[in-house]
Amino acid sequence: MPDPVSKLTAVTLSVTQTDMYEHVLNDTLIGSSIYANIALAGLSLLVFAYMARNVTDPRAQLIIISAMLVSAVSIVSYTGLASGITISILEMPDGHQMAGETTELAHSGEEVDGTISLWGRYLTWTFSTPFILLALGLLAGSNMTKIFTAVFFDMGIMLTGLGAALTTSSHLMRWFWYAVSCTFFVVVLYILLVEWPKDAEAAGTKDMFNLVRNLTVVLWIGYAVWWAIGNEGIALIESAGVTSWGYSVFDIVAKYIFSFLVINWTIKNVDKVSAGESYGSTVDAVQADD
Ligand code: RET
Repeated sequence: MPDPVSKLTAVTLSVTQTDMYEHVLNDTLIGSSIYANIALAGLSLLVFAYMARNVTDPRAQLIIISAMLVSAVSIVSYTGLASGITISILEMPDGHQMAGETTELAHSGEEVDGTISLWGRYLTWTFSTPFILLALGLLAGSNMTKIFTAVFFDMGIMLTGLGAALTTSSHLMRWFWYAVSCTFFVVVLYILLVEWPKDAEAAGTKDMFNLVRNLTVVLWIGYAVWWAIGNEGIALIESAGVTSWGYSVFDIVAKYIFSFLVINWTIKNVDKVSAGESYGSTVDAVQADD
């Protein structure tokens, strides 16, 4: 015979998508960290489109479009979180700092087991960060092999980061995922710090490349450290809201400011990045001699 009381408790403690949506709406810290970024991403897209309206060179356009896609994906990312579809309350495994913690739902005051995870961030970084690397690789004049390597290892960083965030079975496995993610990160860092600087030197774009590369390397290391000390890692920062705002601040610089710098420079230096009018054409411009 099931005990009717514990059955009732189990029902009241289940968290729905609507609960998550309402929680984001009512928790000032988490809510603002999400809504502010939807607004900023939308605004930056409009500004970038206006800034680049007269650029006609196809290679310059490709760099600009890459940078703009970072903001486009960001809208998707934060909309997922705001809708309550990519944010959950997860019960951390034994050994984790947040194991046994409860969360008070902001809209109902109800206490539920577990801690908040904004795991949708890691999922959508899989689609946004490749565009950051594509813009950097194009700026440096990289070949396809290095762009391919950087982009796919980067997607690996984010997907294994998602694995770390979603693992509730074992504390050790969370950190194993984290270690795999960091190993992929080393590959990307190698390309950013060793390979592309040489290419950028040859392409004559060294100064600009180094500026945005440095910004990227410092911030990206920041994301990895923040995960480790945030509520999903060792929980030096226990608050999900503060952890989320940290990522939101990193995002503002790593996405919108990064993209602004790249787009603004490209517009003024089309001659330095151009590869001619027929760059990337899918038709053979040369007359066949038959
Ligand atoms: C995680 C945790 C696992 C270890 C590492 C990480 C690195 C994340 C990075 C994120 C960059 C995100 C950006 C987003 C902008 O759209 C996944 C936090 C190494 C580098 C730039």
